[in-house]
Amino acid sequence: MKSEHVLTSRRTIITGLASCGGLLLGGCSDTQPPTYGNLLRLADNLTYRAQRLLLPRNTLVREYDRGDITSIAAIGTTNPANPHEDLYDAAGGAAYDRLRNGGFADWRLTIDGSVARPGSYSLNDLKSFPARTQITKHTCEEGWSAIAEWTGVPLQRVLQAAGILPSARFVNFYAFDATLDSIDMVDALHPQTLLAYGMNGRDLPVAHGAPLRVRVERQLGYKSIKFLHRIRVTEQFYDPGKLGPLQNGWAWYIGI
Ligand SMILES: Nc1nc2c(c(=O)[nH]1)N[C@H]1C(S)=C(S)[C@@H](COP(=O)(O)O)O[C@H]1N2
Ligand SMILES: [Mo]
Repeated sequence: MKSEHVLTSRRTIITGLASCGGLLLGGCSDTQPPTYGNLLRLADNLTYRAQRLLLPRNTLVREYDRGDITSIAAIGTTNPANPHEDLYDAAGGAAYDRLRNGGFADWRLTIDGSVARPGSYSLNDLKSFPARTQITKHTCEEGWSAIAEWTGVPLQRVLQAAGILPSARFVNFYAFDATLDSIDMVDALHPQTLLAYGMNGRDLPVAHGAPLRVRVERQLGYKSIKFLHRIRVTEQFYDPGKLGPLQNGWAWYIGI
């Protein structure tokens, strides 16, 4: 009887924590990603809180030399127009096919949500911002890593150009395949978070996310969304359901 009682109250406590994962370290917040009642996900929220509280915000990840560049496998979707891909989306795939056939000349990145100047940017628009090139290690949740050189515009610059509002909390990335994921403002404004259009000195190849992908260097590889077409800034966490990591069993925040 007694142990049953203890179990019940422990369960109550754990449930309370799971629905408000930041309790121990920072109080409740409607900006926490949902846990879908999965107790293991409780640890994710604590990890997120702890990293955000304890680690300096703009610590740069290590950058390498050209001689350190390795071959890098293309993982996940390698062509959004291919109906046999796991994450194929019919509408996105058709749009991608058309844009790719035109050399991405008609491709645009939409930016909307909590910004003063919503709008869209062509590749040339993005290339007219000051560029940044960085050689970094990509670490995939599957257990491999590789070093590559990425060139693009820091996301921070584009968000500033769009007039990001002070209330902004999350940046959501929409891809041409069935992928939609978000990061918080700390990662969005980090100097190494790039909207990359170049890789190893050339245009970003299709398999690696052409014409534009994000590089989120301080999280595992699956946060670096490829094949972007829209960025939406939100004040609250947006749950993309089947398109996002949580419902597929992955953590939303996976800092490294
Ligand atoms: N749109 C989209 N982005 C994605 C993926 C995907 O399937 N679709 N896979 C992710 C995963 S799991 C990894 S490890 C990296 C792989 O990037 P790469 O193909 O350039 O190696 O892209 C990430 N971004
Ligand atoms: Mo990955």
